[in-house]
Amino acid sequence: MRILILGGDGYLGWPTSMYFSARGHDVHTVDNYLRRRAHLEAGTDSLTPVLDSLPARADAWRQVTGYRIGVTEGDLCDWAVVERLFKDFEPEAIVHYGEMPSAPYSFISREHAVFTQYNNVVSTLNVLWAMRDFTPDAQMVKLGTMGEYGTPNIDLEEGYILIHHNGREDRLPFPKLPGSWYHASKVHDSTNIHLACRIWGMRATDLNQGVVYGIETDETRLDSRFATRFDYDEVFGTALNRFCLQAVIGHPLTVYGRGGQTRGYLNILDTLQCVDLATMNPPAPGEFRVFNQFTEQFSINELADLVQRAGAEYGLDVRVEHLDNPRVEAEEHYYNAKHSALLDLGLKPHYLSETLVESMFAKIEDHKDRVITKAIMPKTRWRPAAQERESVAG
Ligand code: NAD
Ligand code: USQ
Repeated sequence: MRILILGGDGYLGWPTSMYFSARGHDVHTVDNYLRRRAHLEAGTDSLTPVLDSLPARADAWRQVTGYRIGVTEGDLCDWAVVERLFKDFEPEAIVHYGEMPSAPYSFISREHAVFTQYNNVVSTLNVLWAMRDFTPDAQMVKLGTMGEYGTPNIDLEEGYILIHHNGREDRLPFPKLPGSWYHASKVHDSTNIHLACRIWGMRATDLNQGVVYGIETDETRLDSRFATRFDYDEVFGTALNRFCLQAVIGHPLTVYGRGGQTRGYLNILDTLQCVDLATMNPPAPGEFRVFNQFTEQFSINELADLVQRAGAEYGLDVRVEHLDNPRVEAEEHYYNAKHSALLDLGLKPHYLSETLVESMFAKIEDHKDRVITKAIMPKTRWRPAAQERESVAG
């Protein structure tokens, strides 16, 4: 299959490009290095060293495996780039990771909030129009987020809910309560993709993914030059990846607030499996499918306990610190999210265990001289300082 990977230089996009290429697909990736630039501006960096550019990564991949990954260095918000990509490559499947993925980043300033929504909404709209004009039979596999739903006090369904109202009923998109400008950008994308499916008969799968953890995949293990990025800073690092790194360098685990925040989590290996399953089992024309993509749910306290126990086994003295929560989010709440669609398609989950956490410790230790410690503590806050003082006083 001709598979176009948008955001192919990222934490998930690069392993996905190698995964499909290794299985004989014709893979083309595009990226504008937004993620690398954001780290450069903030003085942070990936723990794992990654090659300088996508062409360098694709060259190394070809030298070792003989497989070719095509590369475009360009911005998906630029119509000329998207038009050329679609005309030249004529993808059958478009796997869309190419967005700004961080909730804290979207709260740094007004400019960051505007940029996040512009970048994510416009890039996706450009891709939808390119699909309409050049590849109307292609399917889109879009990375959305479980954070589109927020934490309402009812079970979370997979995308849709049957609503009875005043004696009538309809199956409608599940209500959305995003908790950041970033998560809201994903809601806007979902609305736009759903519209394109209804109006133009397009085929799309929205993968509402939980928080991903892990450093290695079958392909990254083949050669150190195939490593994917691993971030642990307050803006781009995600919960479990951060906790594992903190445990290794002796930094107290940074639990925000009371730690009852519960989310869906999955191993990076299962991201690859889910994206593969969605791509190889496409939706019907006009269908907008939504899958909740995670394998287990944990509270932050449960994750901290697990990392502490695994640390003790490994010989690390892991401390846990409850910090003032820089975010505005429920710290104790109901959470029960359905996630059966991908299991029904054949997903074989890799569950989180102390052994797995210990293997992450070992990999982190290999690079621990690269850690920038000052990037760990949270600085970005959801509310301005004056409002925080008022809410404490009130
Ligand atoms: P990432 O930042 O490493 O990857 C995204 C890539 O897209 C980056 O390399 C970036 O440079 C590129 N990009 C962004 N805007 C672009 C544009 N306008 N044009 C071209 N390239 C652009 O992030 P990730 O962690 O790999 O996440 C990938 C996707 O999965 C994102 O859409 C994210 O929202 C979603 N997601 C991630 C997680 C997670 O835990 N990592 C969980 C749920 C959903
Ligand atoms: N948290 C801590 N301590 C930390 C980091 C995070 O307690 O050091 C807490 C946060 O307050 C939050 C939870 O852990 O309650 C998850 O935070 P996170 O930073 O790991 O994840 P989040 O901001 O939700 O974003 C990440 C990805 C994003 C994706 C999302 C999936 O960056 O791209 O959309 O996970 S989900 O969480 O399901 O919305």
